[in-house]
Amino acid sequence: MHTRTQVGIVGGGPAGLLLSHLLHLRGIESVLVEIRSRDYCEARQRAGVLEDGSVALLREAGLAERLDREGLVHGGIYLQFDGQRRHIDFRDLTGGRTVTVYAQTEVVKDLINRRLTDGGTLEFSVTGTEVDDLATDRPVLRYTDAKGSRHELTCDAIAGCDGFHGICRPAIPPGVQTTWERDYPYAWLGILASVPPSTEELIYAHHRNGFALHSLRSPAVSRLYLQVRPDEDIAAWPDDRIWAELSRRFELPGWTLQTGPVLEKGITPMRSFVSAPMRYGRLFLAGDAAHIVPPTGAKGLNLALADVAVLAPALDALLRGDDQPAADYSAACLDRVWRSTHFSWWMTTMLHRTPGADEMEAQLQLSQLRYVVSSRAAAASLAENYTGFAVPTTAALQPVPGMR
Ligand code: RFL
Ligand code: PHB
Repeated sequence: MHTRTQVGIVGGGPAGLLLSHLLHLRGIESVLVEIRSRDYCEARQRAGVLEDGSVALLREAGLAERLDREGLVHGGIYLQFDGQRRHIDFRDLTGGRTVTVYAQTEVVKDLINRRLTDGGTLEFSVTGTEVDDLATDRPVLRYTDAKGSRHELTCDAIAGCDGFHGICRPAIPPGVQTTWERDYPYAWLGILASVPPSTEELIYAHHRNGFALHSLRSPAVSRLYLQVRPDEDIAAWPDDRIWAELSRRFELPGWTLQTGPVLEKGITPMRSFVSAPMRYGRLFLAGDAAHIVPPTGAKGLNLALADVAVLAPALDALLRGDDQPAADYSAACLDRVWRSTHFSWWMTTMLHRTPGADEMEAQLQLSQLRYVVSSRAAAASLAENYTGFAVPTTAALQPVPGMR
C-alpha cells in the first residue's frame, strides 16, 4: 500500500512518542511505527529520574497532568562509601534545582494515551521496518502492520528513534558516521519490589563487592540495582540472594533495608556510545539510536527528550523550506550528549568496582568520593550535572513562522 506522511517516525520509545506529539502541536502529521506491542512498551522497566528541564518540557507540552500529581520531587541524593552515607543537597548547591522520580513506563503511557486521544497514527507490533532513499527529499519508510499488510510511506523526513539496536543508524552508508564506544566490564541487575522505599532519597553506594543503587517508584514500590558481572546468569540470583547482597552493600549501623516480594528482575549491560553526525540526508537520529550512556548518571531518558525538543522545530523549519535548523541539529544536540556522556562515565567509574582492579583503584575512588562530599565546588559540579542543563523548551513549542 503506497501512502504519504510528512514525518515517518521509527520507534515508540520516549523519543519517538514525544516527537510525534511536538510535531502534532505544530500541525505536522506523522506516522510512528513500533515493533513491540503497546502493552510491552508500557510495561518495559527502565529509567526513573527526570531532570527539571525534562519536567518543564513535558509540562509545557501539556503532558504533565499525572506527572505533576504522582511524580516525586527529589532535592538530592546520598553517596555511600567507606561506612558513611552523605547527602548531596541539590537545592542548596544549584539554587533550587531538583529532579523528579517518575518512571519511564509512566512517561510512555502518558505519551501513548495523548497521541491516541489526539488521533495520532501509532502502528504497534510492526515487522520488516525499512528506511530508504534517505539522501533524497522523499525518503521512504516501509513496514508490515500487525494485520500483515505491507506499507510504503513516502515522507518529507524520517526520524530514527529506534534505540541502540534499531535499523535506522545502520541504514546510513558506511564511512559517513564516526562512532565512539566503551563497554564496561560490569552490568546492573535491577529489581522492582513491592516494598516501601527504605530511604527518602536515592542512595548510590560504593562497596568492595561492587556498586548498589536504591531508587524508588512510589511510596509502596522500590527499584534497586546491584553491580554484577556482564555475563551474569539471572538464574544464579534467587530473590533471597539479591536481598542479602543489597543489604550488605547498603549496610549502615542503625539502618535496615526493608525487603519484600520481587515483582520483576533483569540484567542490563553498561555502555557508552556516541554516533555522529545525528543526521544523514533526510534521516534524523534521536535518543538511544544515536547515543547510549551507562545508567549511573540517570541521563538516557533525559537526553532522548532533549534531542526531540531540538528536532521538532528543526523539522518544522525544514518542511517550510529552511534547512538551517536541520543542518544545525546534530551540533546543537552533541554538546549536551557529550556532557552527559562524560558525567555518566565519571559517576560510573567513581562508583563501580572493576573486576581484577588493584587496591589503587579503590583508593582513588574513595579519595574522589571524599572530595565530592567535602568540597562545595565538587558537590556543586555533581549537582549541576545530575539535575541537568536547560532544555530548549520554548523553541520546542513555538511554531516556526512562514508557509509550509
Ligand atoms: P527506546 O526507549 O529504546 O525506544 C526505541 C524504540 O524503538 C523500537 N524499535 C523499533 N521500532 C520499529 N522498527 C524497528 N526496527 C525498531 N527497532 C527498535 C523499540 O522497540 C523501542 O520501543 O529509545 P529512546 O526513545 O531513545 O529512549 C531512550 C531511553 O529509553 C533510555 O535512554 C533510558 O531508559 C536510559 N535509562 C535511564 N535514563 C534516564 O534518563 N534516567 C534513568 O534513571 C535511567 N535509568 C535507563 C535506566 C536504562 C536502563 N536500561 C534497561 C537500559 C535504567 C536502566 C536499567
Ligand atoms: C531508576 O530509578 O531506575 C534509576 C535511578 C537513577 C539511576 C538509574 C536508574 O541513576
